[in-house]
Amino acid sequence: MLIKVMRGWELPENCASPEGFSLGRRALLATALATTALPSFAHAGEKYAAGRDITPEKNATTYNNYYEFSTDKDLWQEAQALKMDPWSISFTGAVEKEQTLSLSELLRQVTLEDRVYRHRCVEAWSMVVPWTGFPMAKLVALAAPLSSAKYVAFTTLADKKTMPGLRMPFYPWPYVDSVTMAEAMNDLAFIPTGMYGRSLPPQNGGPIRIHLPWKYGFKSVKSIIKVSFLEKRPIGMWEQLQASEYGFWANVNPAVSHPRWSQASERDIGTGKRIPTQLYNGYGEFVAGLYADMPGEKLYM
Ligand SMILES: Nc1nc2c(c(=O)[nH]1)N[C@H]1C(S)=C(S)[C@@H](COP(=O)(O)O)O[C@H]1N2
Ligand SMILES: [Mo]
Repeated sequence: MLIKVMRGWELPENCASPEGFSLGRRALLATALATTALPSFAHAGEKYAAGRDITPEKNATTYNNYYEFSTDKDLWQEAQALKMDPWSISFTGAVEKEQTLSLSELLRQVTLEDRVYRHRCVEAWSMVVPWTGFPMAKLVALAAPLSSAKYVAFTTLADKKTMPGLRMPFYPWPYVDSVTMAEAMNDLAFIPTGMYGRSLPPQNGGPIRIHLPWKYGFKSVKSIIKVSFLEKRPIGMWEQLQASEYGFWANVNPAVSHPRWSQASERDIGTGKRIPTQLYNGYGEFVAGLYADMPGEKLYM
């Protein structure tokens, strides 16, 4: 029943198909975005070396999952309807003081940095993105959570006027997902506000999103308007739809298959090449310790 309505992430064909960029869209985009050389992010001296070529900007910005707009990957034009200004974020739940900050008030209190991260979708495709943003730990510090807070949940804007996907029944909107406080404080957990040296475009979750490079992409909530600190583990939108396929932890692991497809390899959307998937998407040295003693937890699903 549910499976029928869940297109993108559900269909095994989706993993194998060479995705529909139409030539028209590609040509259009080439004009629209002009041909800026990749900024000199990358490679030398980075904290978290990507070890792979950066995905061309046009691929990363025209092949997206953003179900509020469409279950098709080529939703970038529809997503331009997202109103990113003004934008504000509320901090709620177990915090010293609930507050709402405008994006500019928030950005005034952080230092932006560049990070090149691998991104692995549960559908078995991946890309390498040069983000600009700030550590999630900084966001947590600004929110001043109480010691009773054990989880932090991120909620996407749900605007019926601009997001046609919200009319799809069955999806328990708004899009929400969460991490433990320990995960949120890990230095890898990141809050992008830009990519490829520009502000974050709407289709990639502008103006502000989260990115958790060691987890499947559905955990990386886009266009966030609310950050909630919670004592009990919340249930994310995908977990609510199909817990057996999209669980709370969702750490990347090539040895643990999705119930309907293998996770052993992934297709790089820049090169089209199939490459082996790595445990924790290759970030194990930084995050494996978070999961050292958790018997009974389904860490990879
Ligand atoms: N609000 C919202 N966030 C979302 C999604 C979505 O549909 N809606 N898709 C998720 C999935 S499955 C992936 S793989 C990434 C895709 O991010 P990208 O389009 O920037 O590559 O966003 C994640 N965050
Ligand atoms: Mo995904």
